[in-house]
Amino acid sequence: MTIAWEGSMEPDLFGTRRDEPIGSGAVILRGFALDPAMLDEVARIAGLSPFRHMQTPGGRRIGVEMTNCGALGWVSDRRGYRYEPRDPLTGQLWPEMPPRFRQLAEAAAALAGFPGFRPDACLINRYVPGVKMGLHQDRDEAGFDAPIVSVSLGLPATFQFGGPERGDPVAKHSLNHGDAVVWGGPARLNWHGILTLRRGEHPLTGACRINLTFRRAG
Ligand code: MD3
Ligand code: FE
Repeated sequence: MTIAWEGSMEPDLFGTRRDEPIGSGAVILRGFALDPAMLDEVARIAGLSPFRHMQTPGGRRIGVEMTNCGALGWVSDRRGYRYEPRDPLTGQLWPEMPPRFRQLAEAAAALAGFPGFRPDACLINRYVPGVKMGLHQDRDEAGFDAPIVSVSLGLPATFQFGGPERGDPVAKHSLNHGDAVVWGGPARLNWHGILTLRRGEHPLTGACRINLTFRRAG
């Protein structure tokens, strides 16, 4: 694996920082995840556990298509939101988390001040134009001490980042191909979402955005 971006939390010679803190416990590492092999791995995983629309506990179809890799995968159906070791579509274990995924997530977490992050779950979200993810909190994991690392691939999206309360003001940040974000500590339970994806064409993904989120779920 090549880590394309040698991150430093110090300003470089020109006084610029390529890490963008976006609040207490959250930092964007621009261009940290530019390895094109990431997308090959996503295609391989989707060959084993296909992208699918899950259902909310209320019976609505989730617009974002999802799959997972790793020991645990996030699932949603009439019975609720939870992590499961098996893909309910295939009955098989979720595909293994590729070493390059785990290494990238661990390196991003360490740079952001979370050494020792060992993700056991990787949720893979696919957005096509017109699809969004409404404001929510991530609280289906067994504990909240570990950070979450996200990697954005393909079309750009606008990320909404709020606070710990539903009504807290929301800041907007653009997430582009290759950006990694680390959320931990005080930001771990903040409300967040993705605005409706605008149409476009990305040279590597076509008309979609892929987001990977690495978590310690169990
Ligand atoms: C901030 N995914 O899968 S990743 C999700 O781009 C999710 O697909 C979005 O929210 C996406 O749950 C955003 C960034 C993210 C993930 C987890 C967070 C931001 C977070 C947890 C706490 C605070
Ligand atoms: Fe989330």
